[in-house]
Amino acid sequence: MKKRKKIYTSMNPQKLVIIAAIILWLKTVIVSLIGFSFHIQSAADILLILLNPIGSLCLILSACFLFRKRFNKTIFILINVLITGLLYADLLYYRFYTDFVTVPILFQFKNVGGLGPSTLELMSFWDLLLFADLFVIILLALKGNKTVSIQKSFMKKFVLTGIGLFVITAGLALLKSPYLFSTAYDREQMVKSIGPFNYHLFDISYAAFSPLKKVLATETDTIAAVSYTEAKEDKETTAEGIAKGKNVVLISMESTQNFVINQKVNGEEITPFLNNLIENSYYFNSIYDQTAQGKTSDSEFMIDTSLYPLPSGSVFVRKPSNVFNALPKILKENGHYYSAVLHGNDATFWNRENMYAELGYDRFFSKADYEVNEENSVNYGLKDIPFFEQSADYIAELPQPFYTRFITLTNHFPFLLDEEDQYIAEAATTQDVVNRYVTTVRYQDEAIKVLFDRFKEMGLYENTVFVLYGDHYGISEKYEDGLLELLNLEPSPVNHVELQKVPVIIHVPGQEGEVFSNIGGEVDIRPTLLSLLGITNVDTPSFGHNLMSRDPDQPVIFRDGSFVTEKFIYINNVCYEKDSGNEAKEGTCEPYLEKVRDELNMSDEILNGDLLRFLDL
Ligand code: GP9
Ligand code: MN
Repeated sequence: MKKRKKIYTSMNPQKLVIIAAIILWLKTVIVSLIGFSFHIQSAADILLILLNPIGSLCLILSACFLFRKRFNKTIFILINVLITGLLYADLLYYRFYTDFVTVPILFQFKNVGGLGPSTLELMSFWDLLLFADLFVIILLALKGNKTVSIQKSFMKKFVLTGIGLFVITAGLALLKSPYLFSTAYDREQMVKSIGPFNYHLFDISYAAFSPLKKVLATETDTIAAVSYTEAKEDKETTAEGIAKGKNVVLISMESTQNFVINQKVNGEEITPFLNNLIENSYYFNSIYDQTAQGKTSDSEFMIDTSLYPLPSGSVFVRKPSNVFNALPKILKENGHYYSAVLHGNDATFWNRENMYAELGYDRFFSKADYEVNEENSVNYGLKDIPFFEQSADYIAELPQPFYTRFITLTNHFPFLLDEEDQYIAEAATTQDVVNRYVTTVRYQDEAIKVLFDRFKEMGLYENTVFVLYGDHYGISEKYEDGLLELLNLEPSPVNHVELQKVPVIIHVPGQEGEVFSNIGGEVDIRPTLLSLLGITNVDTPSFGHNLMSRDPDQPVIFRDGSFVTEKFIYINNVCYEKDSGNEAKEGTCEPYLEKVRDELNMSDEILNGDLLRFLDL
């Protein structure tokens, strides 16, 4: 008994701090190498992953003896618990989103669909191992003497080692990726290079200083943005002005990926109505999802402004008081359009009520405007068929011409459906999420048919142009194996990117159908629509191109800095040939990279500096 006491009380706090640093370092390295599934390209990547947590861990642990020059057990235990907790939270978040959390996303958690109900599903029994050391560390710390002073020389060495390693690893990371901090939107590269703790530190400082960008922005920055975006000019197309003066109906198809078009499951079409509609529509089959953490709201933002979304958080949530020159405003000035959004969810979701007012919408029909009850709801709320049925009554009353966006909801993760709404049988892959997905897409297809029927009944169909688009992916990377199984595809980086395509269908009644296989993105929808409406005099900074005449060598840019051209795909900092799926010759993607950086940084400057406020809008 006496002996045991001696062991515990004699545990030297210096040793304890070193042991804790080693254990926390090991845990961080294991989570980084196994949990985060980083794309390791070279030995330098491994070296950085091994080195980068040590410096910051030493510095964080120094807090337990810095203040009172003696070992502070409470702070020591707290640090161990917090670091392990942070690591585990990062791991769970990564398992669901294949991404790293950012400060802005913490403020929009109520809008982050999907994580809540499935947190348990993300956990594994083996995760307990991550916490196993805590019991021993806490016990050892508590059993020691009440106040133990620490040698001054040890403290000095420990802190200096921390600072030294911190600086060295940051330097090595910069040596390996010179654009590391100017492309901080590539979060995988950030965490891989500077480690999870430094990444969080960087992210917090970035968020703290970001309001300064607006204060410091001047009219000169706006002039630079205008001249940058003015440099691009779209070729005129034969379709210019064919929808002039018509009502505009946008249908945001929740989580709808392009693979569902003309795809059969168990011998049945997933989207029979859309497949039919495409025959008499402009169908763009190579449009990539460019949304980021703002999901649906990012797609809405791109369509209304033709700017890129923010690298972290939703523009709707973060910049609702910026000045924009969005479609509602443009269409009001160029054709006296009345504008409205219709959506069966709460008006506060994605901060829509505030953002829509800023974008210039005349009316927002939200959940409060619909009859929503248990029978006509599923998952997030009102089912798509009653949503379109009830919406038709509102549409009948709108002044014409109108610009309206319908936002569907039923085909949202985790893809739940009542039996009576199931028009086709579930698929039979090993991923239930994928199996259910095809049935909810099929239901949405039926709902869109209802809207078209109503427009015909109301006599509005002939005089309306319909733009249907998938807002973003539905099957995330976590469930992609089921999708590959369904489509008989091999897992590969190129197949992953190709699955991020969303359908874009523009239906102008009376026009013959045409399939466009030109690559493009959601940011390109606005200039395409404006051209069809014959509105070509908009000169506010924007990044989109007309999809009907888009230069195929112009990259389609994603928010993490990856991109696609006609022939190449650049993802996880590797350039692939689209056709063969092989890595391209070294340097092939280099010429595009500067353009990608410039474009994303310019868009961010416009948003962070609120640059459009200096224009005469
Ligand atoms: C919620 C709906 C879904 O109103 O737009 O949002 P999402 O999770 O897809 O961004
Ligand atoms: Mn969505």
